[in-house]
Amino acid sequence: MFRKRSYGAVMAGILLVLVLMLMIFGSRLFTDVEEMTQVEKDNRIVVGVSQLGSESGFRTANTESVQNAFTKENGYFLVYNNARQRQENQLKAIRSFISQRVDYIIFSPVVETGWDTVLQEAKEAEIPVILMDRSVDVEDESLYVTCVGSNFEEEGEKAGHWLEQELRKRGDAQESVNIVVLAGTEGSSSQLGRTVGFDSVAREHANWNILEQKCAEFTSTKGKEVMRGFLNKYPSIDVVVSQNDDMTFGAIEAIRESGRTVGVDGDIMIISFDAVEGALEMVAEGTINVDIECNPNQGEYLLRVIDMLEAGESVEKQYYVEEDVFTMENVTQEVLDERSY
Ligand code: GZL
Ligand code: ZN
Repeated sequence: MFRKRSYGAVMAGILLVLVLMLMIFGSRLFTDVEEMTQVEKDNRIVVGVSQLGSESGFRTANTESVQNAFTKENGYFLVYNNARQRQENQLKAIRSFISQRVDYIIFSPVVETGWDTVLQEAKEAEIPVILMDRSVDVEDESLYVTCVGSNFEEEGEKAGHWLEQELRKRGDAQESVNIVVLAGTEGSSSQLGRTVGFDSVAREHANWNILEQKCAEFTSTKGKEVMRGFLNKYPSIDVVVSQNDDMTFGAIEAIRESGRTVGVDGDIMIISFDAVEGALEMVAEGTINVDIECNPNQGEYLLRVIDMLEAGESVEKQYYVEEDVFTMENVTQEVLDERSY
C-alpha cells in the first residue's frame, strides 16, 4: 500500500513540476515568439501572399521568385499561404491577412470570378491588394491596385501565328489541320486568355479544325489522361495545343504510348506554353515544336511596385513581364545554362 502510494505521489510530483515548467517556459516561449514576431513585424513591411497552388513547374518558380523577393534583408516580413488550387482556401487566407492587418496583400487568383466581396473587405481595412500572375474579373477595378502578370491573349496569338508560319513553311497552308487543345484550369486568366488568343487566329483559317478543347488542370497527370482520350476518339490529330508544359509532358507520354511520334519530324506537332527548363530541352531536341514563354519571375516586379507605393508614387494598373517564343532555332545551350526555371 505504502509503496503504491509513494510511487503515485512521486509521479504526481513529477507531473506537477512538468506542468509548472510548461506554463512558465511555454508561455514565455509563446510570448517570446509573439513579441519577436511583433517587433520584427513592426519595422518590416508585412506582406500576405496567397499562392494558388503548386501544380506546375511554372508555379514552383513563381513561388520561389516571391520568396526570394520578400526577405528580411529586403525589409519584409512574408506571410505565405498555398491554397492548393482551391478558391475557398484563398478567400480564407486573404481574410486572415486582413485580420492580421498585413501591410499588403498579394495573390494569384486561381479563377477570375468570386473575389468582389473579399476585396471589398480588404479595401475597407485599407490594405492594398496586388494581383500576381493571373487577374480577376470584378465590377469595381479599384478593388486592386495593380496586376503583375502575363498577357495571356497575346501568348495565345503567338501560338496561332507560329502555326500559320509553320504550315506556310511546310507548304501545308491550305491543307486541313486537325487540332486538339489541352486547356488549363477553367476560368483562370491563363486558360481564358490563351484560348481567346489562339482562337482569334484559328478563325482566320477555315482549314484549321479544332476538334476539341478539354480542361486538363495544368497538371501532367490530367494532361496524359485527356490526351489519351483524344487519341482514342480522333484517328487523325495533326497539332496539340497544350496550355502549359506540365500537361505537355503528360500528353507526349500518351502519344508515344499510342505508337505515334511528336515534334519537328513527328506525326503530331506540339505547341506548349510556359517554357520551363525541362520543356526547353525538349524544344532543343525537336520533341516540342514551339514553347510560348510565360515568365514566373514576378518577385522583382512586385518589389518595385511596393517600393513605389511606399514612396507614395502612382503605379500602372497592369505590368506585363517580358516573355519570348522558343523554337529549335533560339534554344541555345547558353539559354539552357542560364535558365533560372
Ligand atoms: C500562367 C499561369 C499558369 C501556367 C501554368 O501565368 O497562371 O498556371 O501557365 C500554371 O503552368 O499552372
Ligand atoms: Zn495571323
